[in-house]
Amino acid sequence: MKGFEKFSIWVLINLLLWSSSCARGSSVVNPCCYYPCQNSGVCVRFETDIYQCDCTHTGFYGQNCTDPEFWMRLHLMLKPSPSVVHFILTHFQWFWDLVNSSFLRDTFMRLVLTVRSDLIPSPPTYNTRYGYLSWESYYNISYYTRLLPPIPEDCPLPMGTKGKHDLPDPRLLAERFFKRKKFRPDPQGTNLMFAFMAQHFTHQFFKTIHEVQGGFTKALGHGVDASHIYGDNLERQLQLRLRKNGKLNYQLLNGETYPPTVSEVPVHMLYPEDFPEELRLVTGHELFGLLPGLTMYATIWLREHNRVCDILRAEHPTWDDEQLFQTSRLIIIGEIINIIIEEYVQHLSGYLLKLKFDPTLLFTERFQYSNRIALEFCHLYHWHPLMPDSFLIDGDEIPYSQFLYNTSILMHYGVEKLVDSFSRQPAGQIGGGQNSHEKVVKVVEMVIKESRATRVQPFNEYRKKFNLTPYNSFYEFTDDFQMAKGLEELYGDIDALELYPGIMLEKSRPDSIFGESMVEMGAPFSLKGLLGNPLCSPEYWKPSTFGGDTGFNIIKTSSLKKLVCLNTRWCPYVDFHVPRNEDKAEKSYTDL
Ligand code: ACD
Repeated sequence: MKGFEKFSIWVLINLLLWSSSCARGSSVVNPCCYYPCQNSGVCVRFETDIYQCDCTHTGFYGQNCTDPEFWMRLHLMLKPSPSVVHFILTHFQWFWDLVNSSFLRDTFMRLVLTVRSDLIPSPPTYNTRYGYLSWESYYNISYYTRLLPPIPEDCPLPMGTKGKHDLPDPRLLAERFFKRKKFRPDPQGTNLMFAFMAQHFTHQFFKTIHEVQGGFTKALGHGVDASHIYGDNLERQLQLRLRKNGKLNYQLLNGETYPPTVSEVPVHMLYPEDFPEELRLVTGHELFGLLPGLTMYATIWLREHNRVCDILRAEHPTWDDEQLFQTSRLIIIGEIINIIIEEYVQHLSGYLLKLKFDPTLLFTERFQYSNRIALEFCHLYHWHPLMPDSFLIDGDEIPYSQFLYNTSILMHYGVEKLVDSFSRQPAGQIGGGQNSHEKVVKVVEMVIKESRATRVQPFNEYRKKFNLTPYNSFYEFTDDFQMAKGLEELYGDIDALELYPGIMLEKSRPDSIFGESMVEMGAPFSLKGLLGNPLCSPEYWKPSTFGGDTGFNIIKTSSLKKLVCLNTRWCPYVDFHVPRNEDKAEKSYTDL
């Protein structure tokens, strides 16, 4: 008997059992609590104990959307598994050399973009309040969207119908499975330059409103809008701007540009109470004074914005401050997307296929230029294991106690030395567990609590949503026997494992930063978010949008190295990867 048939019978038996218990007086179980509808079918409850799966457009039919239609059957027969695809993409250098230097690069890149983006519903569907389609859910952009509806409120168990009556204590989970025992460097060679980029970049679209439960966000741009540079509202933006030549406000220290202080630009920033005024630097995001790595990126982007303004002004002497500002902002957004795809995602993927940022690849495809950030994406992107035990800058070892809220580190060492040091220091492996420094382990508790308050469905349901086979046991999920045993004791059933512990504790792929689920779930959200940006649409993606070919080319030729080295006095070692042997041998990094 096939898995899905077994599953259907299991659902039916359970429903019968529950309905007979109903006849005896106990309450009827909402049938959607069994997650009966497969392959993205939608569960609709009728009366009290009847459900129907809407299989429309899924390519499947049958009571639980388990029977593939002809073309889907063929597709499933021919489709290689994610691990086979990943293996191919990370092996056979000679083949990828051939692909990367021919038209095939475009073909593969188009395939990556379409296959990934097709998994993200667009327009968006549910949110924390609405587990069914509603105008409010579409229209109210203060909510994060959700890929799967929340666990129905009236389910008999916290995760639906499987697992224990009480979910494990979040602190216990954090301490036992997430807290670092010994620093485990990422085997892909990720460094702190990457870690701080991840943190800096994602804070433009992840701005959860923690004061109200319900999956709300302050980041209404729902994507790459550079609000972490320009502020997330017009008032803040206007305060941050110099209002001359399109530029952002700045201060000069020893002839170098740094963010201004709160006394010059009185915008809201989060600093400890007794923090000196002259060290309270002002950035687009109110939290970027927290870590020198974030203030460093804020400084680099500030310099880049003002540099682009100068270039545009030289070509367009008639443009006013507003047009210079707005056009520079679009160029900055374009640069961000390019660097993220061609270097950041490239690094993360470990692929030998050279990823390409070229919006024209999608001009012949059916693709929606819009994006809504999902709560699940926000949760899975809590990558705190990247953080090291301490920070090594220019030969000094700096503990957390001296690193947090210490903006003087930026001015003391300067951008060059920080970039150089962060690019050389290994970051921690994200997946596999037991690698979060004690200073950041609290975040785990926070995500788990939030995921419960917003009733996020079990990890295995997300596996299915992203076309992955659900795990059958904790021992299949992780190779760490003690962890599997511990999780089994606490959750009782693999189908009750929560999304965040699932995605973070899953066994990592060999020599990889994380496991299969993070890639298969993270990539669709990412690529849809990046290419769904209006900038990538045929209406915007042309020279005139960016003030002509000069601006357009700044985007197309942007790189992390240029971003740093066109804005610093000397060009440090700069990469998302710790130095390889050939980098160590290299004396100068000045070639751009
Ligand atoms: C692919 C490309 C390789 C993907 C590899 C890992 C993906 C895992 C997590 C997400 C990674 C990066 C996120 C980057 C950008 C986010 C942009 C969001 C914009 C709203 O196999 O497809």
